[in-house]
Amino acid sequence: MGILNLTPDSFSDGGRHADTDAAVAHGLRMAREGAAIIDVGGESTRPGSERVGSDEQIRRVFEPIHQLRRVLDGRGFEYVAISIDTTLAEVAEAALDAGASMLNDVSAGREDERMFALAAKHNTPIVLMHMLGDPGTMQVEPRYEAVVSEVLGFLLQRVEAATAAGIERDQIWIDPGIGFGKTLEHNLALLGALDRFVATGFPVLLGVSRKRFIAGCCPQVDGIGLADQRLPGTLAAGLAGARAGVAALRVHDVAAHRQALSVWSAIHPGQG
Ligand code: HH2
Repeated sequence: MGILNLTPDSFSDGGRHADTDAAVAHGLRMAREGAAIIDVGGESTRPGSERVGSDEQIRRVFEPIHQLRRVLDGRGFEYVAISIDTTLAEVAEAALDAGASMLNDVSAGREDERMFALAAKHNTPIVLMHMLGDPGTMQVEPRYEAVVSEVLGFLLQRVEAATAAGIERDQIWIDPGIGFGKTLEHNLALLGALDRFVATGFPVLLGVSRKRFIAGCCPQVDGIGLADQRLPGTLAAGLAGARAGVAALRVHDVAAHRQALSVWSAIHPGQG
């Protein structure tokens, strides 16, 4: 899953794809590099970020999704899905109208209760992600008794809420939400226990790309405070995900992941 942020303030690529042509070109490039899903977002969820209303999110994402769908279809990438990274049903519905076919809700349906009804009505895949609190407060002293069981338990509760709202089980993905209300230790515990998430049978999405925990693992590395210096650590964490059997990695650097995963699967044929 390649990341296409249409936001002025995303933590690693804010403002880079602000106009439609640049956004479409980047989406097409990621498809060529091997992405099977392009995840489009009009709101940053980085710690402390400002919330963006539905009108502004729709203004940011509608035309780029519409154009990208047309360009992907015209260039032989009909099989590449566009997902919409939003917690608001109005934005999700506009994105589906524009050509998206998957929902990525970092609030797992808690922020807008209409999200589940929308996913059920359109029978689209939906990603349910774990977050402690909300982006404004999530990194203020996050605490768990047992982080892996709590995150897993939360996700299974949200799966039940989603199916109760009419979503088919086979349309549900789960995501432990690396960096969303977690300390370095919490993130590492989750990354070390991904097999427990995979064992639920739901496809697991893993988002580690350029995140801050990578800097926490190697504070001695020059420049590691900058998000775009974290590709090697991102690849290492992504391969841990591949080993555990996650279904998709949400990444900024598609070509580098394609290469790393190709080598990994050549060594482990049939596993990834
Ligand atoms: N991480 C981010 C955003 N959306 N969705 C899922 N399912 N899982 C994630 O781990 C995840 C996500 C944060 O990364 P990014 O989009 O690069 O930054 P920002 O939120 O600042 O736009």
